[in-house]
Amino acid sequence: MKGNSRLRRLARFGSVAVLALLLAACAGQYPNTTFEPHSDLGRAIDFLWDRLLLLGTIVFVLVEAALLFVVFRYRRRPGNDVKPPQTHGNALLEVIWTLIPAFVLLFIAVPTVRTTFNTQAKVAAGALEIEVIGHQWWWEFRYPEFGITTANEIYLPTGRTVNFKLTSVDVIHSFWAPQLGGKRDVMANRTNYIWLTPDSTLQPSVWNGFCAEYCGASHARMRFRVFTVKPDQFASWVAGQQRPGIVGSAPVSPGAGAPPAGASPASVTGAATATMASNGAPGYTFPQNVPEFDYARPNGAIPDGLTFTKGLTGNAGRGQRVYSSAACIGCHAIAGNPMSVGVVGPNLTHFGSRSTIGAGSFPNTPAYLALWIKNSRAMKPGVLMPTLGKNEYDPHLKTRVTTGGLDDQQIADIVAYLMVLK
Ligand code: HEC
Ligand SMILES: [Cu+2]
Repeated sequence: MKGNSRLRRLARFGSVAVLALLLAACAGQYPNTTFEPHSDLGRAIDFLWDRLLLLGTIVFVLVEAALLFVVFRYRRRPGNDVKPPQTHGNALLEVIWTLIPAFVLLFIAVPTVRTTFNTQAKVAAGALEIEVIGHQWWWEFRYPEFGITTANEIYLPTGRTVNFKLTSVDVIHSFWAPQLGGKRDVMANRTNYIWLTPDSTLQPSVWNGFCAEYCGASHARMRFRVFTVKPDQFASWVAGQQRPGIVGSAPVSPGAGAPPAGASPASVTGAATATMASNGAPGYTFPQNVPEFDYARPNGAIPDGLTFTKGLTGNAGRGQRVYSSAACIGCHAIAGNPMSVGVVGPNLTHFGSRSTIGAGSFPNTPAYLALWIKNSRAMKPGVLMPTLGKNEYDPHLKTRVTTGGLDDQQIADIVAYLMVLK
């Protein structure tokens, strides 16, 4: 009796679980799926997967059918205790069942190896070359054709083949944007290549990218975004990124920066409306806050105890002076700021145009940026960037920052400065 009711409970649980799985399968979009490729490389990989699945299914069904047939057909029946004839080995059978899998493997191996070598080759002239440099734990992207260096986001024109040249400055990383293609290892002592062409029919979109090779403490926060945009939008983005990051003389007025949702609401009003100097308006950047692209919005949590003085207003001009006399310049470069030529951290020339902070960890808003500068090591474990806020606890050094630390007003000024670098 008892066993029966347990069985019934199990059956009920099982059917609910199956139903939930079925429902989950219909629900929503899967922004990181590889089953919806949007590039030639993505489709090539999808084709390999389909073939593998098809051949595997055929083999599975045939083998299981043969097994079940034998089990039922030749099972022991009551009153029939005759021992069947015993045999040892059958050369013909063994040759056949070695040849068949070899044949099946051939159909899988040949296209797989061909696709791997094909996309590992340096692509033909005319392709857009992008150098990808892996760092613990962020991505440096360079466009040699345009003299642009940026970090953690890639703009690609639809319909143009792009050749990624992959290297690392430290450990092994792996470059992967599931709906476009990848993954391929990013190594220090060799250059790997991978190329793909985003479909020319794509509407402007954003894709999540990941480091797909465990690389240390903040591996999970080593992400990037790929923006596939129309060729004219790409040209405008390039033009904007080629300009130096110079702060204009226009007055800085407080702008809106959504305060982070979290236990410790910090707020700093940025200088979103300060203009660039006379060297032109910022170029195209992918629109943020479009609900359709929610999947690309970071949702990193603010660590407990990290807060920021409410209602401070930053001044970009003052921020530039603070920044230029602080440790920042030893690690970060800003074209147009001759003091700032460091190469250890991400290039900040157009940081204000980027959508995330810390390789996809947090949305790029003044409030998050203030917390990042104040204590990046609390925000993202293990980062090389030191904790810089005065009296903040540095989880690496296990001490509080005393001398040389920045107060909240100084940080608000730096925030204002970086935010106008569109
Ligand atoms: C010792 C080198 C070092 C110093 C000093 C330093 N940074 Fe950084 N910074 C880094 C590194 C490395 C990262 C990348 C961290 C990550 O995402 O893993 C970074 C990330 C950033 C980012 C986010 C960039 C992005 O695209 O995600 C900003 C903004 C930033 N730093 C601003 C500053 C400012 C402002 C200062 C000075 C007040 C400063 N940094 C001082 C090394 C440094
Ligand atoms: Cu990595």
